[in-house]
Amino acid sequence: MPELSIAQYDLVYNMFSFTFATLLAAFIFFILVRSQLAPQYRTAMIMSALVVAVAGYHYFRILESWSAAFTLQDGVYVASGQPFNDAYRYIDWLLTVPLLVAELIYVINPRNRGRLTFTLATAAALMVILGYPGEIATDMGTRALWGFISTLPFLYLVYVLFTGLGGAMQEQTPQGRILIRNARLLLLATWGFYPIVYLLPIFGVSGSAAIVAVQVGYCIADVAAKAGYGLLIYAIASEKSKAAGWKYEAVTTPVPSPMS
Ligand SMILES: *C/C=C(C)/C=C/C=C(C)/C=C/C1=C(C)CCCC1(C)C
Repeated sequence: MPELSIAQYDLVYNMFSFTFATLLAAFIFFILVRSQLAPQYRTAMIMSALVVAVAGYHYFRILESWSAAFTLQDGVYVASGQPFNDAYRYIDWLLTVPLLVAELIYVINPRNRGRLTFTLATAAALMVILGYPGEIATDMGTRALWGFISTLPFLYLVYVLFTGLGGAMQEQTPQGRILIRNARLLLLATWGFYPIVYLLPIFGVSGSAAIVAVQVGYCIADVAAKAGYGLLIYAIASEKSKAAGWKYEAVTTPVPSPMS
């Protein structure tokens, strides 16, 4: 672990804290809005809530690990000897990445979705599992090799999402179609960020600036790919609930007073 300036250490610390707070708030939001949706779209909201809960827990652990990995000495943060545990991210992805694809499939077509969900969730899990040996490798050839193998299920997943939803897309309302396209684009844009970060050491980026850039980058990507994407899933579910004739009444019929 290289030395970090106080500003560098604090920036990462504050980003972890911000991400944790955002995921927690998103969790509360997804749980609360569930009842405003038609019943067939609630599963997608539960999945969104699970994603941010799992990720929030891991951010809490990452924050702890970050604090333990450094000590302040003469105005700079030096390695404490306790390693910074980055494996939390991969465990987190293994659980959240299949759920993220599943929530999109569920909100697009809550009835006929079993096979597609299984195929895409398996591809997503394979991508994470195959990326890990490269992530922990110190040799750049090994990193590149596993990175390449892991990219295959990633490309397959993107290919299916952009070509295999044709029939299901026809059934959507025009507004629903736009929202689904946006969710798909957000997924591609945010997911594309992770392999770029993975490639940085191969291109020789190292030292304290690289550590800070990678951690801050992952925080931004996680907020967008988990909480932001969940909000889009909610917008789709809400639009489709309305299209299905579902009316949410926030205030129920008043109970007649016993006196009258
Ligand atoms: C909430 C976390 C998300 C959405 C994580 C997504 C992670 C990826 C899309 C990772 C992809 C990778 C490759 C395509 C190749 C190199 C190894 C990975 C695992 C970084």
